[in-house]
Amino acid sequence: MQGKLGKSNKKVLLVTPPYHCGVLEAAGRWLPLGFVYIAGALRKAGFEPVIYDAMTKFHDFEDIAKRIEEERPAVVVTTCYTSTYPAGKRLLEIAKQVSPSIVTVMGGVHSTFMWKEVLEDCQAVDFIVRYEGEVSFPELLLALSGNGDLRKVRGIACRQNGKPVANSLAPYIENLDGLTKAWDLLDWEDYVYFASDNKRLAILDTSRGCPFGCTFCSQQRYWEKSWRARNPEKVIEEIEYLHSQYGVEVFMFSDELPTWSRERWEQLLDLLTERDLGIEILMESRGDDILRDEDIMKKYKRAGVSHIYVGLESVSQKTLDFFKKDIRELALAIFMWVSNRFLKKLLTFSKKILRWLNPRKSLTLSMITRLFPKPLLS
Ligand code: B12
Ligand code: SF4
Repeated sequence: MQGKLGKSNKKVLLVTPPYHCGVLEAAGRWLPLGFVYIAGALRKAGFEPVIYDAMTKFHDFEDIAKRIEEERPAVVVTTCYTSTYPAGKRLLEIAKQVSPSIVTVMGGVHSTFMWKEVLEDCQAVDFIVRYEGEVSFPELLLALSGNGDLRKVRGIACRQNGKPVANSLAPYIENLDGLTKAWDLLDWEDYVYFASDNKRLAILDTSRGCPFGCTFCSQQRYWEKSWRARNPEKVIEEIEYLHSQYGVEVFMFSDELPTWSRERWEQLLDLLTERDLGIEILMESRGDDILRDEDIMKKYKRAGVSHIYVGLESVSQKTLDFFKKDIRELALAIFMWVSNRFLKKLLTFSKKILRWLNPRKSLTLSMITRLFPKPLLS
């Protein structure tokens, strides 16, 4: 196994890969929540994390090389989705060019699943941390500093005698509220939501995971269909803190399925309404949960929910079944219902989609209007 850390340099530079997806960047600048968690855990373990969001700053590899030279970190880490892997790989190659003694680490969805391929493909990656990083990563760095046995650190992969090897996996973190976050390490002026007058934006998680098994989705495998949630009181405390401390007015929930427990979700909506902070909430959920909550839609609105991203995937039940989406309702009707009630601007868009998508005339606007005749949120 490769890499060793000296006693004096504790600096860990966390860099987002300079990849640009276009569409989502047209709506705002999104903070790296995973790094906020990892940096919090590193600090607790005695390291000095620095978050450098090169992606959001639109910095290129030259800027990144300069920053690594300036910071002189002992460790450089990055995070990768499949689409961002080439940029993440290049970033770690640059770190090694700046100084071969820098220990490099990659984490995130792509390297979690593809650890073997990544270690074969990129010699500049020393270690991979698989799945959640808050426990495994500090343990890895402590072991590299001589405080622990690398072979016993769960959730890591590396090369041994040139061959990729992986240790056993760490269990999912049970108490999400027990984790420390390093919110102070972000350049808050970078994070804005263009769609709402450039208001300050944060990303927050109220739960992790999803119990469904849609075949195309990486998250069902990332969380092995588990679901863990934070206490709504703790979530609201954090929202209040970010609102007062950093002026955050728009919150995106990173959860796959924040609504899975209706009781908990309703509690959170009530708390948000009670605090009346004048904030806006962007969230994802499943169409069937939104339908389930038809009777409490007004609560969503009062709590500040302005956008719900629903993965429609297909208008054909046959295709939905093929994907194992596990939605029995008329998916398009759900989408229309949500857009009708919340996303007024999207309604026109969806009408256009409907005309385009509906050559078989299996669903019609009049059919949907019959299903959901009364606007709930007017
Ligand atoms: C918020 C979000 C975004 C934000 C990203 C903001 C940011 N700077 O991080 C925005 C809106 C910009 C975005 C865009 C895209 N996204 Co996105 N996004 C998400 C979402 C909803 C939440 C991510 C998050 O914050 N999670 C919460 C934190 C705590 O978890 P985390 O980031 O995974 O980090 C933890 C672990 O994974 C691990 N970890 C992660 N990285 C590292 C690194 C190290 C070193 C270590 C030790 C550990 C570690 O430790 C962290 C703490 O436990 C996820 C789905 C999800 N719920 O996770 C999709 C998701 C990550 N996105 C996805 C995709 C495809 C995209 C786009 C490519 C979409 C597109 N076609 O344009 C773009 C790419 C954008 C880009 N430029 O990179 C996919 C990735 C799938 C894959 N297999 O690659 C996901 C999984 C959604 C999905 N199921 O399809 N996204
Ligand atoms: S419901 Fe959403 S997050 Fe869950 S497995 Fe299906 S697509 Fe993935």
